[in-house]
Amino acid sequence: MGFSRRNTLGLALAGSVAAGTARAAGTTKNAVDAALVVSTWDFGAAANAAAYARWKAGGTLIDAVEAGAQVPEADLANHSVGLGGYPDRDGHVTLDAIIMDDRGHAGAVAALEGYVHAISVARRVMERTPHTMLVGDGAAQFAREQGFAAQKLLTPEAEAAWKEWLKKAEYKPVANIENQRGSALDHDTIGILARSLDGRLAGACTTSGMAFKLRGRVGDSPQSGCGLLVEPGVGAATATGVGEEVTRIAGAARVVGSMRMGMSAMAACREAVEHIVALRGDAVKDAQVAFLAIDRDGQVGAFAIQPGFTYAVTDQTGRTVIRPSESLRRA
Ligand code: SD4
Repeated sequence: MGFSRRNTLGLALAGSVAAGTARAAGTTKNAVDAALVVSTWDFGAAANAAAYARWKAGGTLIDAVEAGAQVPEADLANHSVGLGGYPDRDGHVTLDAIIMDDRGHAGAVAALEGYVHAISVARRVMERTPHTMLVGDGAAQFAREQGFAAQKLLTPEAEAAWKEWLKKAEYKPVANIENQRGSALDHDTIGILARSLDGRLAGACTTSGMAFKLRGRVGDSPQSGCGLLVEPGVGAATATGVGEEVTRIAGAARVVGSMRMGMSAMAACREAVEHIVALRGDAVKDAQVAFLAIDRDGQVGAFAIQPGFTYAVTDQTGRTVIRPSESLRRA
């Protein structure tokens, strides 16, 4: 049985249900023709490529989103996630990550120090512990026990940027800094969502959070229902931007809840953004918050407070496009 249709982004989705035979009930197994990956920001394109390749090689949706999230984590040029990341104001690089499938499995780490692939440690939390989140020293101890190699994450370049920042010590998150590589406040949260032809879903989110944050600060990214939520038969959502604004409203849970009530992915993202602005008024005048969502049918939605948010969409043929998000405010 063949099918052909278009998603909200106008991407041609063409494939064959028969080709996705491994979609056998209840699995997130490989179904190459159905691959669809979406992720936040311009650098999501490279993550999508890794996720797509992993899936095409026979991986599960969880394998795919983990592989995608690992890309910015390992990228030295990204001045935050993992290696090369900018530290908190005491000079410590601390990482937050979450991974989730649509069968009720979730694992997260927060304020993890000394391990590049926070997303992989989060996956071990999901698969090898009865817990959903480990933080700080406990997360690092767990990573060590699981055989992850410890390494120093603060590079000389990041240390120099931090020392420069200390001269004024002004904490001012800058909207859309994620797309301005090399900036002093660069932070590279990636939220990545993958869906198979039969509507199975998984997601991952990984970040070093806001550069020069207070020691111990954890944003939305690793918190279930804030930076990420995946719900079977409904959809998945992820968030980026100023995490406190997302955490306040349990952003990803709100977006998925709206989809559950029948809203499109786009309308659900927009509703969450409008709610933040109504709730917070002037406090978010210059802040960026963006949501990205996909429903069980593969319809994609994105919406931000400020213009400038972009996201990468890869269809099941492996073709990737970077799209500008709609936003509440105009350029
Ligand atoms: C945080 N939401 O820690 C993250 C930051 C982010 O792109 O999204 N950066 O608040």
